[in-house]
Amino acid sequence: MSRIIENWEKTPYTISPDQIELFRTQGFIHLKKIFSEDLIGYFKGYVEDHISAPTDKYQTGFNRVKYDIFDRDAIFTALCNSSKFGGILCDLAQMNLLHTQSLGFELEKNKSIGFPWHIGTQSFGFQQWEQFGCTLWTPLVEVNNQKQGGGMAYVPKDKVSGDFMYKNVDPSVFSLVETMIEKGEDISLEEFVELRDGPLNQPAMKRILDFYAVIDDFEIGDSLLFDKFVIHKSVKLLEGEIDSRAALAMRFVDLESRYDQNRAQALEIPRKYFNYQGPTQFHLMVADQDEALLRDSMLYKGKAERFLYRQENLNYAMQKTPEQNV
Ligand SMILES: O=C(O)CCC(=O)C(=O)O
Ligand SMILES: [Fe+2]
Repeated sequence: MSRIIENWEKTPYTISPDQIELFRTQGFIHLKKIFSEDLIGYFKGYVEDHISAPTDKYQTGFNRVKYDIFDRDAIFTALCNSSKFGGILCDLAQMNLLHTQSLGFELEKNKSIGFPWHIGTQSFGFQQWEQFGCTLWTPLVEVNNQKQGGGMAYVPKDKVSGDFMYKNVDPSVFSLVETMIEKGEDISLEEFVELRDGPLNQPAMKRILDFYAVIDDFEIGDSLLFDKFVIHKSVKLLEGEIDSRAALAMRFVDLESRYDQNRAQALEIPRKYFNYQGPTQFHLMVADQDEALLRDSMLYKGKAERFLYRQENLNYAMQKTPEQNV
């Protein structure tokens, strides 16, 4: 196994019951120093090598992006196979998890605006809406809001949850657009984008979300774990010594999750009707039958590094390496 992961595994990382409860209620948790500086250095090099200019309208807020990265990377595989990593995430989520995909995003100083308020329609748009999904978001440079910003803003879901977007708004918007197209009525790409982004970015909604937003600083090695109902947005990287902020987003879903074929196919509307390339076709490949278990998909079946399991004991890492626990 890779030396970077071996070294990282030597340092125990304990999750407290309070953190589990906080993650459950507000939907996100700031995990300080979850990764080593070596590991962040590795992620940064990899992400910077793989991201490129955005190819479609939804990603133009970023300087460079790439969906579906780290698929066959030995260090990443070792990380996902590690019981320390699985233990941390599954303890927080209180369930076994499937790692579905990883993405890289980069904001350029003074220029990129990133994403406005949104939820993970694309990344969790193939799963039954009520099932659990989450993102481990890791900035690959320091985020200091007194200096340059460049992090993210997120709203506790016990204040405003994005569940209604998955349950009602997204499916209704997709169905409205398809009905218009079938009837031969005109709808422009701009109108479509407004229907998709508008509900969370209209003045009154924006004001509510901005009021409840949490914006943290991140040291190198810190991550944010947030569930799919957490409404979030990018924070601009302002003038200062850092030229760009890359971040790695790893997505996970409940290991028992099932495919939602209608929802997944709706993600094809922009490609089908507006003739633009989406960032990924992953949502179509993930299963071919409605309600199929995602873990049985050809993308994941038999791939040990995709499956993360709960540990018996919250202090598992300490018990595993007692000599390190000083
Ligand atoms: O890195 C960013 O600014 C946006 C990330 C994001 O929206 C996500 O990972 O879901
Ligand atoms: Fe997002």
